[in-house]
Amino acid sequence: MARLWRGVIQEYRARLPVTDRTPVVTLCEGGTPLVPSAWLSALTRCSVHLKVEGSNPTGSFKDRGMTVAISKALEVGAKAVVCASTGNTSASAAAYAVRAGMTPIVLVPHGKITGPKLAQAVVHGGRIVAVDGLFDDCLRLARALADGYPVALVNSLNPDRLAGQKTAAFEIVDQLGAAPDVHVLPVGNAGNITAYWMGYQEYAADGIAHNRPRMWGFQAAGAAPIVHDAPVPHPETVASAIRIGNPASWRLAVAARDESGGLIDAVTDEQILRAQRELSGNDGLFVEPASAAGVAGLVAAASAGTLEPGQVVVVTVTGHGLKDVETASTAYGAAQPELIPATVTAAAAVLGLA
Ligand code: AN7
Repeated sequence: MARLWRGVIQEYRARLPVTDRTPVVTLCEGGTPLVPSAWLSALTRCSVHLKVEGSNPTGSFKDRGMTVAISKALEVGAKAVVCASTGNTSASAAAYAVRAGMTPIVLVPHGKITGPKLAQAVVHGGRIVAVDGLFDDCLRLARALADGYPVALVNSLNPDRLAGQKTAAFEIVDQLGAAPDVHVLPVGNAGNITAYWMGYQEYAADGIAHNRPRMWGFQAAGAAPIVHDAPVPHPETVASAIRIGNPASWRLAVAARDESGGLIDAVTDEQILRAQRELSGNDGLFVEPASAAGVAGLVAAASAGTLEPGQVVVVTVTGHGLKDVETASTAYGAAQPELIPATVTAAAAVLGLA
């Protein structure tokens, strides 16, 4: 008999900070595909799987944490929620907040989030404020608003967000039957690497997995504060989702790196765009630039010889490619298809089939 996925709260209720009194606000997020990658496996001589988080309802991994954060905010009677965002958090917050009957307030860095992400906040009726500053300034304002006014903070400083996001690690272990040897992912505000490590540790502590992965995080070279061990005052990268100079979960990400025997390194915009293109062309997976940072890092490690063959590797691709069509169109060029008259002979001729 078919058993339909019920969303991360219902699937992992006992491992999340909810009770019978918590109203469940869900879009049935999670349960995302874990897809084997033939070209990355061949390249690395490892068994590489991609955790495709763009398959979540609003197109990114943020929905996992948002279902928990919004449900908990509703439980305590919040009327409005606030977040700072490079685009995906605000899209997710807006969707879940309206579903719960709450007002979403989103603070975004002016001119630095993509059109589709802004459109998501708009269609859900978000109160959108463009801040003349960085994401880091937006986060400072969001925290202050939540401290001084009746609005609940739903950034990943809110522990309910991280609790929800750790379910991705549970799903991977549940599917593979063990934790991978290496888990690779992009790092921006550093919540996700923290949440995955929490999830893997929890399953190991409870004996569900007998191993824990090394956590490999990758920042964009122009926005790599953790790599350089210093805040970046003017972060720049084509991967706008991870254009963050002073990550909120900095210390926790460093702990995840060190406790797991992992690493946090940087990849250039060029490496990110190449990885995005190779994922699209080889795996049939279109991800947004930030999402390709982990793949770029894995490719770099393979060519540097720092990844031993024979391991099980999971790479999280965090958001859907349709989140940023402009960068893809620009980077790929030749977006204009050839124009032909509506005849089979013309189609066959232009395709070189005749
Ligand atoms: C596609 O939406 O910070 O290291 O405000 O959208 O947990 O921050 C987004 C981050 C990776 C980095 N990939 O994750 C926001 C925001 C995508 C993202 C990250 C983000 P974290």
